[in-house]
Amino acid sequence: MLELKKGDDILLTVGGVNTVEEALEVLKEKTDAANFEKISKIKNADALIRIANAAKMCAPDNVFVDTGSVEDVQWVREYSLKKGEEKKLTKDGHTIHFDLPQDQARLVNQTYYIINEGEKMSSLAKSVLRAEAMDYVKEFMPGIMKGMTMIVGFFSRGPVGAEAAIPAIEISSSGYVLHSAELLYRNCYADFDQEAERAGLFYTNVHSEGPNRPEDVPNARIFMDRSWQTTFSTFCTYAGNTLLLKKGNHRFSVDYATYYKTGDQLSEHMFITGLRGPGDRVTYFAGAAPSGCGKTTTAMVGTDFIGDDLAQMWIAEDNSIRAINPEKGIFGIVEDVNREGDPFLMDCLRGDGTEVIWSNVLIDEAGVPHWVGNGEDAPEKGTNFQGEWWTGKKDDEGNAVPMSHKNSRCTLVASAIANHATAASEDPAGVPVKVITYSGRDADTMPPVRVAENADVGVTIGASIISKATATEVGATGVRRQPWANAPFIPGALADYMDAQFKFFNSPRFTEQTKPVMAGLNYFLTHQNRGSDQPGLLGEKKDVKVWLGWLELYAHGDVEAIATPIGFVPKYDDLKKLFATIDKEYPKSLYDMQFALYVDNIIHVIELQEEAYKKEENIPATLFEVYTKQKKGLLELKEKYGAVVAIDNLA
Ligand code: SPV
Ligand code: MN
Repeated sequence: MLELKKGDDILLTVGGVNTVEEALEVLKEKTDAANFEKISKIKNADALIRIANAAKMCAPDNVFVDTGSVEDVQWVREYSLKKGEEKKLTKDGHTIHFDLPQDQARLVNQTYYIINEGEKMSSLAKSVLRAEAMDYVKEFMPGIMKGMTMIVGFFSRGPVGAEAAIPAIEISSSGYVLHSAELLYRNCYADFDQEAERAGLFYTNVHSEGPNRPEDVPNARIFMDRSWQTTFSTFCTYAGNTLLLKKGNHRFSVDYATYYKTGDQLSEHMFITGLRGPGDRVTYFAGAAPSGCGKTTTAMVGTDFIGDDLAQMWIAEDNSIRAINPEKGIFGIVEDVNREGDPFLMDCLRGDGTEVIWSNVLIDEAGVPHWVGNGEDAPEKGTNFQGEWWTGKKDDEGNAVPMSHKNSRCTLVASAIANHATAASEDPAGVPVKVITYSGRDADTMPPVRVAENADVGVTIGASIISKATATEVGATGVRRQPWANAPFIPGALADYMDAQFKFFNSPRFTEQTKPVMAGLNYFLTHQNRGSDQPGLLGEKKDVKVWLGWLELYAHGDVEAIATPIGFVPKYDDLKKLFATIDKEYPKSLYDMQFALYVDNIIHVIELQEEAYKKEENIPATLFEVYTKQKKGLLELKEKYGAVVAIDNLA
């Protein structure tokens, strides 16, 4: 269980402001008449007190209130430029922001949940006791905004009024952070009081980059106070560490869904996208994938794209799963984004009329951004996050220095993208989700697509995601378990989260029509691991359309499937037809390689999961039952057909 409002409220303790009267006094001192008038329209006492405490503690020269109006947003853009956090690029509306070389991705080793004595935590997360976090805040945050302006923005994580939308306050001395917030979240200044009342809570985020020097980065901290739903972020600028409306608040939403909406809501690291099938029906998917494993690309394959990173889901009155995107923009990895794989995104990045904040890419002498894998001619030289760059540049060890960082990103509003379903995205009723997918980065084990026979198996697929480490976390290497691709954002015990998943997907409220299809996806099988001597992957980026397309048909009962111990897989003829729609031949030999069951590999990953989960307390028995049953089925097949089971044996 998670008890909210337990222990000392660090923000209030350090700030020392306890009443609305005191809060207004503090804010009056820090604002001009116009900004005081703006803040005075907010009536929520807790919100005013929290904002005033941030101001008292951080001691900025003044406070600016971003209401989301055209003028306020323009002020934020200009403040960021004036401070040098962003620079204008040649294309109108484009800017570049560089994070320090030490701060190019989530600082996982400096990210902590603040907990109270005795609270059970995720075994995959770091935590710090409240008293210790208090000491850090007392040491490093007072006066951290001296000489700067503190900007306060009010945002809704979801369309205003949606069942699972929760409002949040973003407080930062960084213009870049607020500028990003304006592109990625819905400013809800006008609705804030009402939304905080309706939702019964709001989140608070306090960030300052301080002097923004490399020597301060070791002191950087990203703290999530679970009990007071407040984040603190210091001495860093990378949006994943600072714009805590995103992953900081996602973590609180995971807590909230797990402990306060058990079985009714989920908060997931998932894209949401719609795919048009026969008769123009739109089937919505929500899919999990670890950071840096193609989640944005998968989402954009949809005809009716909603979001690429986060999903808030609930079971609606009509017994369907509804999903909203808590965001309205994309903070997307640009490496390998090119015309062929991501035409709509490329239109925004290279065309006119879209506001884009670039981060950590190369800027050439003409003020044009470039990145690795864009399919274009690379410039000879330019500037990137490490300073001057030229073709052939080597680091101290003699390794080639790429022109852009692997985690360099673009920030833009989703509605600029041609296949974005903007009206559906803004509907507080959410979109009805029919298919849930889980994918990782798995070179040798699971087939490209498989469907769970029931909810227990589906939840187990989510629990069993693995991936190679990616560039989205500083210092990460090796193959990792990535439960639900959400593990970096699950604060509490994994067992509690898993229990909530079993409850949600086994909800008695689902009908035959509304119960979701749950599937595993894997795009990363290699030729080498499937008995061929060719190099590279067995498929291409664009095949994603086929895997989703098949699931779309399956979800409506339009195709049959082959039963295997690890789920239902497609028949060759159905896939062949779908490949034809993307103008691709699909040889039977490729199908055979992709869908053969490599029994030993599968059993190996099942046992890896069993081992790991056995070390946790209170893991639901259902998980182990599913694994046992799968292993039994696989061993029976091995007995009959050998260690590699051709799919034709099961058809
Ligand atoms: C991710 O790494 O999963 C992201 C970017 O979506 S961040 O905001 O850093 O989490
Ligand atoms: Mn993400």
